[in-house]
Amino acid sequence: SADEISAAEDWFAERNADRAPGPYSGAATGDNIIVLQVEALQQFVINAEVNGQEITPNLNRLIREGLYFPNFYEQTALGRTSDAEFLLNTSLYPTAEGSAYMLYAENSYDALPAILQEKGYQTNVFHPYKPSFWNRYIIYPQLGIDRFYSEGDFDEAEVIGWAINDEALLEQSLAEMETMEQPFYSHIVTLTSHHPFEMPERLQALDTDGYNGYHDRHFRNYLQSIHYVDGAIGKFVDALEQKGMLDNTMLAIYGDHSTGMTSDTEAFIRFTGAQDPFDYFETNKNVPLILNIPGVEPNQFSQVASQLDLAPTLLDILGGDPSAHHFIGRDMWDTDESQATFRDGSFITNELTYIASSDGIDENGSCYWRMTGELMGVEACEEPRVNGAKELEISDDMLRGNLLEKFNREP
Ligand code: GP9
Repeated sequence: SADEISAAEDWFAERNADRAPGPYSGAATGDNIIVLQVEALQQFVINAEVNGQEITPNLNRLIREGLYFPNFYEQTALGRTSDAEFLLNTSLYPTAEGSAYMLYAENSYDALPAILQEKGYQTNVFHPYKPSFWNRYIIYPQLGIDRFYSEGDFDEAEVIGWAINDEALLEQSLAEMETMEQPFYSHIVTLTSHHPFEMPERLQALDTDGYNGYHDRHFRNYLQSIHYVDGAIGKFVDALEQKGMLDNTMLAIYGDHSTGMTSDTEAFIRFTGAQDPFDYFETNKNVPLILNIPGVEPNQFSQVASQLDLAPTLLDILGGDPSAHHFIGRDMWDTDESQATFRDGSFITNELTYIASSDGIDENGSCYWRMTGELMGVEACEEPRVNGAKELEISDDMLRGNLLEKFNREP
């Protein structure tokens, strides 16, 4: 309706009026960007050990050398990997039912790849699976992707799980990037660490003693699989460095979504200690984010940030202007307003955690003081809850009405 259109336009105008450049604004202007979206990579393996061995030594090194957000959260829903892509590309929320990639593939989007394309970037995605899966081949042109390297575009290599292994994926993607006109935007979507995380015996390099039981198998396999992917990422980054590409290429690495291990996965709970609903919620939604910007000193940022914030934050670092677009997310350094809102209305701010009623504990949801995990009255969570609900509503309206096409884009 006309009301919906103008309400959404006003909402974006207000959000955009609030935007200010972040501390790394323009730091990677004109550089290439590689976004490495890692299948099922969760935060709890980062800087963690099993039987005295680092699970992710290469990511840990990249964290020490880059900008690291330990309080970064994934917001995917039923669209899983495609939702993480959608959040990155559009800074809109996934849909509550089905998936945006399937339901709204032909909408118009104000998407990060399209914005970079306009700035002269070659835009591409590397993912070694069927192009029709998650409808990618339909939606990518709408998002401004010039070229999608899918299953048939890769040379033969050992298949692990669903596709050629990540080491081969990364090696072949890099060979392709070397021949590309610069600057480029390359989104690599890895796949080896997909559920049920089974790896060939010879690639199970970790000693997972203590997790030998039949019911521990998913957890044990997950550690092996993530350890392997970490090694593949390490080789990829070393190769980028050797080729001198890190001098003018920004890297963003993050986990797409949780592993699917629930609070019933005893080994997962034993390892993480995330026993009660509050700890489990935080642990389950937490994925790492690492940014590596040429010439920028390492640093760690403890504010809450989320996948929704990727597009505005990355665009700002690349020298673009997020306030000229329709992103719901915020700059990750806009810390007064840090909030990760989830599809069911739950959220995490720097101070509060709100778990919506779906947890079955309280039909009004549960509001916690985040630093201590202390349960508060739900009123304490009211303001961010209302703000988060509004964002979800705006996002849904945008998708259902394909509103972008209806906005008056004249100044
Ligand atoms: C396959 C891959 C699957 O293309 O993206 O990921 P999923 O959504 O099942 O995690």
